[in-house]
Amino acid sequence: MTVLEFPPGFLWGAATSAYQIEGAVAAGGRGPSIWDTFCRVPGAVIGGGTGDIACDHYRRYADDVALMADLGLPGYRFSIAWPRVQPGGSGPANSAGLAFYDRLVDALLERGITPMLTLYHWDLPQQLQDDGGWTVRSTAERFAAYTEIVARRLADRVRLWTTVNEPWCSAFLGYASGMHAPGIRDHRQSLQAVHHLLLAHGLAVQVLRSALPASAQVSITLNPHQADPASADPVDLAAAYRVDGIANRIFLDPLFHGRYPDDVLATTAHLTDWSFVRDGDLEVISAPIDALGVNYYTPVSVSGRATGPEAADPTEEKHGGVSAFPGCDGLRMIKQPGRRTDMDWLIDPSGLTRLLVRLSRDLPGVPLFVTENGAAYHAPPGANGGRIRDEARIEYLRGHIRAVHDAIRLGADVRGYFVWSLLDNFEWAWGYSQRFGLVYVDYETGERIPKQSAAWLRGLIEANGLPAA
Ligand code: IFM
Repeated sequence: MTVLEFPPGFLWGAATSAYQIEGAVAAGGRGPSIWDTFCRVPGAVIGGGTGDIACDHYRRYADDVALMADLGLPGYRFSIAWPRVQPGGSGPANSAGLAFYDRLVDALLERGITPMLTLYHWDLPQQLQDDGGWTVRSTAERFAAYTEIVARRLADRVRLWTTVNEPWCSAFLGYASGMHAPGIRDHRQSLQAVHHLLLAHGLAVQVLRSALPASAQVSITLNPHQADPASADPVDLAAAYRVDGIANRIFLDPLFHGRYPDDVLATTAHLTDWSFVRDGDLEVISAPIDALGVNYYTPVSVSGRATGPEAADPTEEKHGGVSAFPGCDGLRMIKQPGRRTDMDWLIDPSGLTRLLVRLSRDLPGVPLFVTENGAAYHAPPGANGGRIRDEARIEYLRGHIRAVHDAIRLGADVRGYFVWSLLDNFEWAWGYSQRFGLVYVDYETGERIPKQSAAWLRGLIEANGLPAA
């Protein structure tokens, strides 16, 4: 049987984030984050879910690491909760909070699991939001100070560092459509947030370079949109290019070329004069990094025509009547036919191949990691011994892992792949209504039950590849 083998040293793993799994929001001196606040806004989260308990990982971390080892995971991507380390977002380190991550990293290393650490996965300390959040420059400066605390503590053991996860979501879901914390609906503020998130990244890179050994890898993770035109009509081609600007090039160009794209500056000129970009910022933001993290779930199909088929993903595109895509008035996301996950996201692995090939072509010399990919499916424990059959997730993962292999064959430099997610967890505005885990979590008892997909992934990792057919 022909096997699609991955390059030697390819890093396989699973990913989570702090607020989605840790719970224990008041333990060890942790301060409140914007998500603790947002979850209490009536109607903000489906079912009124909060991260108060989540998967209780803060208390169960040792068992969870043992589970990862049982599942044969070579890598684990997780995030640090800023409000555990600095409860108000500034000042001295909270030793109990830092100690938790110390124990977690040690537990991973004892089991031979490579930690990939993300410094920011959306849980901004509430105090910093009260001071202006990502719309103000001081938040980026505070992030650098926080980075310094974490780096000094973990530099000797963690080699793979990511500054910020999906700044698109923080800026545009947080400050444009308001679907995410802090729930603001203001396009001007969302563009300020873009710049300060990127500045936070750049300032953190400076800190990490001085605190980490040369062998460490510093990266950022984006969720680039694979924006396909709905048709070959030039109006749709232009619309897709515009979405590519506000979703992708607004991050990629400053990070890798030290400038904001002219077309994005033009299409947002009625919203802001961008005067919050100060001399020298773009040099800081574009300091070289060692890798780019790519999160991919589904492509978007974009039309520039005012009428036509039904719009897709209305919750993400437009929430409370405000679009998550500033400067894109009149454009519409089209719902394409095809199979979908429980999130109602179209399944299209070819979008991942196209995205990785494009990024590799545009960013020569920058290794890529797929830092998130996965699918939400409700698959409850069966009657016979609790076995959980989730063939649909296996099929999704198989298709997308093949897509990564295709991208490598076509020349993309992809070095790793992390499934989202290790555990079923708190899915932000969707609360607990969506289950992305390789491992089922009973939220009443905290019990973990590995799904069929976890066993399947283990086999794939052992083979470092999958059957071609
Ligand atoms: O759960 C999220 C994660 O926090 C960030 N990327 C997308 C995932 C699925 O929506």
